[in-house]
Amino acid sequence: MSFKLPDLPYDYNALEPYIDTETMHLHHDAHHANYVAKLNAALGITAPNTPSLTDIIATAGKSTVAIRNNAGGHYNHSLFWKSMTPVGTTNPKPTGSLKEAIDGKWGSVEEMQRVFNDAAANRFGSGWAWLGVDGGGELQIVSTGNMDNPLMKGVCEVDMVPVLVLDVWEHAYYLKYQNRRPEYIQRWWSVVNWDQAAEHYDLYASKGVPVPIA
Ligand code: MN3
Repeated sequence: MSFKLPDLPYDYNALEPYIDTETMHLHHDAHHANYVAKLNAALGITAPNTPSLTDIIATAGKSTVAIRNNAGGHYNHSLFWKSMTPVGTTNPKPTGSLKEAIDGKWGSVEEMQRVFNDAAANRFGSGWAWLGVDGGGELQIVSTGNMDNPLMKGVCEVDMVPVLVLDVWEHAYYLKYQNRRPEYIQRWWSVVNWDQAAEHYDLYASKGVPVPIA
């Protein structure tokens, strides 16, 4: 048993023109594949019982740098692919209990997006912006550096269960947007999978359970 690179849940060109085909190929087939290979190498998985990725992530802050970086690289990218969908295949805005929670916390979806955009734009260097649910059941927005993930206990400013994530490493946008990270962030909302995010919220995050990654 070892961890495997998941297929994209859509075609490589499905997020055009917001995210280009070449970036998706490189990002999934080269970058994400590399994190999976290095995670397997770092874990040296030979035992019949492979630990779950969420268990590895939870304790990654006390693990080796290789495990922390590559377990994060695998989980974060897997959730990132699921955070997106081709335009027109999902509700263009949050719905249901997730929308109620967003409105309760920030007053409007637009204000939540403004806070999220700031977190994503102001992350210095490589990292991620996250929408998730903290231990008190409240929605939070945080950014993390490198491959860190709010599921890694004690590593981030807030421990929480992620619902939605945006990759702001340069490899995620540089071919198309070059140094225009704010434009990439702004246009990313066009391909956010709000139906999937609502499911992540209802079935997992609102119950304090990490969204499982196959
Ligand atoms: Mn990436």
